Amino acid sequence: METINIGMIGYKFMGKAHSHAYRDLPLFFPTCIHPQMKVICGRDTNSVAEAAKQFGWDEYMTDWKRLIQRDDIDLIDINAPSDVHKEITIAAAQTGKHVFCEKPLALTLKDSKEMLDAVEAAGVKHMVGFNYRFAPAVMLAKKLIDEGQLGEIYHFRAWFLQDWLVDPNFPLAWRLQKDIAGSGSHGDLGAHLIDLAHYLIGDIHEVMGMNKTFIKERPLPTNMTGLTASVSENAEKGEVTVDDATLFLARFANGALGSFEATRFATGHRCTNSFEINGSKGSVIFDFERMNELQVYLSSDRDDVQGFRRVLATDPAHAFSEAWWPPGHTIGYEHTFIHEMVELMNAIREDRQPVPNFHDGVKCQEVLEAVDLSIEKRQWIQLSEV
Ligand code: SOE
Repeated sequence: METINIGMIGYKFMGKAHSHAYRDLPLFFPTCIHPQMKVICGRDTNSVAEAAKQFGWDEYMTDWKRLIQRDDIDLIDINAPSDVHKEITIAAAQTGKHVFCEKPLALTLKDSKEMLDAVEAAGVKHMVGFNYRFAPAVMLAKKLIDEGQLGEIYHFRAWFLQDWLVDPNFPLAWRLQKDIAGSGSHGDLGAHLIDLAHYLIGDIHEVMGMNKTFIKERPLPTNMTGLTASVSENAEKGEVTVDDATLFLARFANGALGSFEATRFATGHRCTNSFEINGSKGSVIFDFERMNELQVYLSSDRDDVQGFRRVLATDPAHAFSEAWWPPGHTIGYEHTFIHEMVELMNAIREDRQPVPNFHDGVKCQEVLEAVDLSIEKRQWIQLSEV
């Protein structure tokens, strides 16, 4: 049996998602390389020891610099906060390890380019965590577009809406601090939309954006786990240094028009990650909260059945679906990570770069930065300007 030894850095929300993916992968994709959950690494000894036990890792460590030096580790999985992505990636690549890094790749475009240079110079495999590409319904949208079934693409309209920051007493988590997160809703949620746009439609030529931080100060947290946190009464407040919402318009290189909305202030929306694409021959609509479905409209349908149909992407005809349950038995958020890791394992076996890789991470970072520049200058910015 072919195996790859994983060393994973980070053990919160994404650490759990990745651990689950590594554990389940051999059960459902037995012919794939089997990832071995060797070492989990995090700063706090007690918490990382607990995570190792709960998630099923062989060992835990608290020093990532020692982890990347180990000869028995083949791949470093980075899901710690964004401010450490660059240092760990470059060091891991220099010791010859393959690198999987969560999105957004880096705090800045410049940093992301340095990361790409490092993995390319080292000749290792690299992948970035844009997991929504791996929902079978999203892959169906891609197939329909590539086959020309939607015709010429006119519109890409995307929105990623959450509401976990509506409460002004939600604490100043790391995701609200620019020096750790890079940006707010823009890099956290908008990055996924930008990647989907690249995947489905193609390159973006120019952008024009606006953003807002609705709540400028928040109480300092006493304890943060994933997206939940606690604050003590009368806690001191600190400044929110990222955007709460970022919206932008885009022109694609192929002539399509795009609109993007990322916000953590859409009351009632827990994780509405959606897009609608309209072409000359048809349209598709995806909503992550109903991630097994794709709404499809084809103008070639007979006149008396014109309209959107709900396609359930669980039949064996759909990507990855044969490995799962009988048709109609749905899959969830966690499966997107398993599919992502299947792609990573297959790429290693086939000696090719996985997709999406750091090139896609850098492309996303270019758009993030172009939007920020357009907001600062209050004007359209071409991608070639960043
Ligand atoms: C929190 O906003 C978050 O978990 C993001 O960090 C993820 O990337 C997104 O998939 C869901 O929301």
